[in-house]
Amino acid sequence: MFKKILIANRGEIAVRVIQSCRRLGIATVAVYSEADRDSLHVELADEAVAIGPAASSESYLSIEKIVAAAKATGAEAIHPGFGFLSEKAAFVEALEKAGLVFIGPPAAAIAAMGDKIESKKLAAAAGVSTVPGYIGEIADAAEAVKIAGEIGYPVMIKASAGGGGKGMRIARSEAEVAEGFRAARSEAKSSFGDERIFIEKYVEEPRHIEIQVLADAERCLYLWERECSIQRRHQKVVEEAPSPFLDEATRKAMGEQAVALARAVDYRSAGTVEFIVDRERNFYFLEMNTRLQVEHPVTEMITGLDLVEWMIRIAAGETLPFGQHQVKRDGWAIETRVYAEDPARGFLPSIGRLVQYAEPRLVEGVRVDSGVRAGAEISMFYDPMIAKLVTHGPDRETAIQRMRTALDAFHIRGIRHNIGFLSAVVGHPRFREGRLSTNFIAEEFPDGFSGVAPGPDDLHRLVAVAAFVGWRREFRASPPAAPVERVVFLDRVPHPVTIEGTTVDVVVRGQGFERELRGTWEPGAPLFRGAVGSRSLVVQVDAEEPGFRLSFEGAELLALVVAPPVAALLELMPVKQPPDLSKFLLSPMPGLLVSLAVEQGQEVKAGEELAVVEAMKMENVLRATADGRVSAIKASPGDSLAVDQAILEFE
Ligand code: MV4
Repeated sequence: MFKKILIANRGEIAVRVIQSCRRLGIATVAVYSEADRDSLHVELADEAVAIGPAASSESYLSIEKIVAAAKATGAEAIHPGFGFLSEKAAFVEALEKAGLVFIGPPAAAIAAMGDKIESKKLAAAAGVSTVPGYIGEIADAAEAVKIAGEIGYPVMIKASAGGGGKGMRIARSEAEVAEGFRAARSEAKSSFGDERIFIEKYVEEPRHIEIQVLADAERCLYLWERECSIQRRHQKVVEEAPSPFLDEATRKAMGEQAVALARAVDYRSAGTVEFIVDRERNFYFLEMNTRLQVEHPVTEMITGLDLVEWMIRIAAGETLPFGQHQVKRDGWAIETRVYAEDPARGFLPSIGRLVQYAEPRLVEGVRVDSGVRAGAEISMFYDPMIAKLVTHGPDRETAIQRMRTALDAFHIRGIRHNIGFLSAVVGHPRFREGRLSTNFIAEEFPDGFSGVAPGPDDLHRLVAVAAFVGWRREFRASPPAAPVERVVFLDRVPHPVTIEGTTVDVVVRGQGFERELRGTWEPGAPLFRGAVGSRSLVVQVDAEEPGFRLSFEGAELLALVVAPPVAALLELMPVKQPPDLSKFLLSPMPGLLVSLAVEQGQEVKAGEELAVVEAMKMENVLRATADGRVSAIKASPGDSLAVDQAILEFE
């Protein structure tokens, strides 16, 4: 076994690898950029080496610097995590030359799977089901039209070097094929320097289901599947294992085909074979990811295996001491990705400091993988993922409910985050029914997300929690023994109640409802934990003068609890309308307005570039989050912008 491993990555995956090394008694070396000097992975590793500036190209992507760091510290092997150098065959070759072990697959397997035309040919030859189409390079638009006619419409035009939706076009007619072919080819050329294009049948409303494989020098096993259909613009949001869609026969067929493909490229280590699955459960190979994946924890939760540990053991020459029949599948696991982004502003990344950060505690069956702690900075240099929240339970319903509670108990302030959105996704009736597809978010949240309205039962529960919190704020440690009458305003709607009880146990009586509440909340605490009736819940409480804000399962409500005479006066007060910020393009950060891409009166489409703001030497392109018309220009190139300063106004 290795004595010392270098982790060529940052953030949560670096922390994750360090944790497995620690359990195995292996010393760890972290590498870090200037932006990550104070980060958690640096603190947790036994040693750390600075490898350059914040920009990844000059630090985490520098093969030279990482090899030098390994040499300088005497590390024998390197775990690449995911992203960065994890799927660069040249990195594996450079390590071999330097006498270092790569904890991952052979360079040849990475190279074979890096090219979509080649990997599809390999898969077809290995007996893996591929999307009907033409497996080869297409010379020009005329050939593209001819082939599309043979395949039958609709078709999908793809770049061989593509990924993340780049260089991909759907075509439903000859005209769209000719046009899509040219567009895909020029996009592929400029994005990847490789203009090779292929065409296949377009699978409508597919589900994304992937098979985890694990291979040593002899054995190759499949560790079941993960379903990752809940994505937004090719960014995974929720993943689960097993898939609620697969039957045993399909599961077995997919697993065996994934293994056949891995064997065909002499695969070693952990890898993932991605499929799309249509409504009839026909499945088709898409690509193979030759690395550990972000969503690997859901597989670990149901199999009980530590994938990082097995990657390390296999790289050290050990063999798997269990076979396919010993791989267990226990219960259900769900992962949600907590991102620093603002769902109310088109999911714009939200950078800044985690002023408050507390991971969920006291919730059963929860795992949090994160690389941050309170006070950490989410910078714009790297992926804005804050943490992965994973729950496990005996069945899907339990895993979902644990996820909702864990999301409510995850307390993050200082930046915008998607926790409420994640709760709304996993609480959505269609998600609960397991009717997933890669279009789920686009179909169910077409206008983004700005909070859900609680149903009547939840509303009464929240009235009870607000009454309790207001009562505790008012009376602190010595609440009156006699019932008190109060009016609970939730988002300005009055709910008259009487409150009676002790600091941990009250009865709240309203008009037409009565709720018994047991729980704990002390003035200043971020979380209420307790039960309303038989339903246990966690509700986040933020002071917001003159009242407070409650957040629960994707709902956010402004609360104010006052005596009835005060309520009568409040109801007479005019409501001050806040400005409608959705009509403005606001600067997401303090910075310099470099350029404007639009003029007054111009029509813009969602996704179009509007302006460029420079901050910390990085240019940030601001794009339209919806279709609209620019009615006014509020700032000029060269202006210094404050955060939230208006740049444009829309009609
Ligand atoms: C497809 C497809 C439908 N039909 N291929 C998207 C990323 C790239 N790896 C392949 N992708 C797709 N290929 C055919 N023939 C639909 C997608 C697709 C998708 C696939 C998996 C997960 C999410 C997706 C979102 C949009 C489109």
